[in-house]
Amino acid sequence: MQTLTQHLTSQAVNDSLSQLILTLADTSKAISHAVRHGALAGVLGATEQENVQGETQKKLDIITNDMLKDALKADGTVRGLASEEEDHVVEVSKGGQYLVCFDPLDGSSNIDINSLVGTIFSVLPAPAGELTETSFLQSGRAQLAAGYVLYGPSTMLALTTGQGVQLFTLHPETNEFLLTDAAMSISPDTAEFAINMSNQRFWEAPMQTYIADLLLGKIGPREKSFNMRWIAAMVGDVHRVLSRGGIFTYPTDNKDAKKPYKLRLMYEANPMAFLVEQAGGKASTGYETILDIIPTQIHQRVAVILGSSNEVDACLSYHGLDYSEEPNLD
Ligand code: AFP
Repeated sequence: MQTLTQHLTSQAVNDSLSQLILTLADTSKAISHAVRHGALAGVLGATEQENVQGETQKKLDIITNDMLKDALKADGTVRGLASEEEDHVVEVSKGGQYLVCFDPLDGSSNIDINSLVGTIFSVLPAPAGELTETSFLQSGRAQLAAGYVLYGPSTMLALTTGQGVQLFTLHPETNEFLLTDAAMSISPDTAEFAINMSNQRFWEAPMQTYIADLLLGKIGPREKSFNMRWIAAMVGDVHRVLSRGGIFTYPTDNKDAKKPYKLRLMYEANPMAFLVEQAGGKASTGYETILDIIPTQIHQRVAVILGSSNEVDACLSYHGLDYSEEPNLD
């Protein structure tokens, strides 16, 4: 089995990007170690602090954020970073070529119940000149690499550099990431959806109708039964979609007028959308393709509908975007 290093060489990924990816992978090994120690290392539970999102920070949110910041500062290829746990962008190395956006521990509310959590990262080119928040405001199409590490029964790294999606599994003894799927691919159709149903009364009508039709099963307009999963950690739900198809959505809702969306564009939606499109799936807000969005601020949130292409199209048709009659461009 190819190691991550061998894979990066085989895909002719340039040396500095390979170095950055290996730094992120190595840091994720240390994060995996910390997560596994859990209560034994006194790293569970919450702090008294809130992040810019207004969320109480878990101890591991801060620990993992610091681990990634320290590693990226030492790497030398990084011009700046943006993190879910940092109010503002952080300048790193003047000569760095890359910007890194990350969620150090996605799904951290799962930590205290020993459920799935992960790290999500997105790599953008660093523009010349002074580093400001504006340097980061590039569409998802500009991403040079993206991936996540899922801390589950296995620790797995899903990675794209624009040449498909590869999956690596961390060998528990050698502590090497080994290639276990050379080309992850999302089936175009599915019978499995993922949504937090408790928000149903707050959704817009198109999503309420779409989900209601799924729940009608064989007697409804879809004429088939659907299964539901909800891990409450995007990394876990997206990994399932990449592994066996499905549709994952965190739609807009009117539960809190000040927060119509939940998921963050720069370090959740964009990297996951890059992975999903590279695996043959689709990722939309319900009204526009996620990777085409021009960001306006680093912590902005968006609605997310992603996964099996035909099922995303079906969902979008409820939102007035009818892809069934896609123009024949031949
Ligand atoms: P936390 O990192 O605060 O646990 O949030 C995780 C997340 O951003 C995303 O990973 C999940 O898909 C989503 O929130 C879960 O949201 P709900 O807790 O509202 O189901």
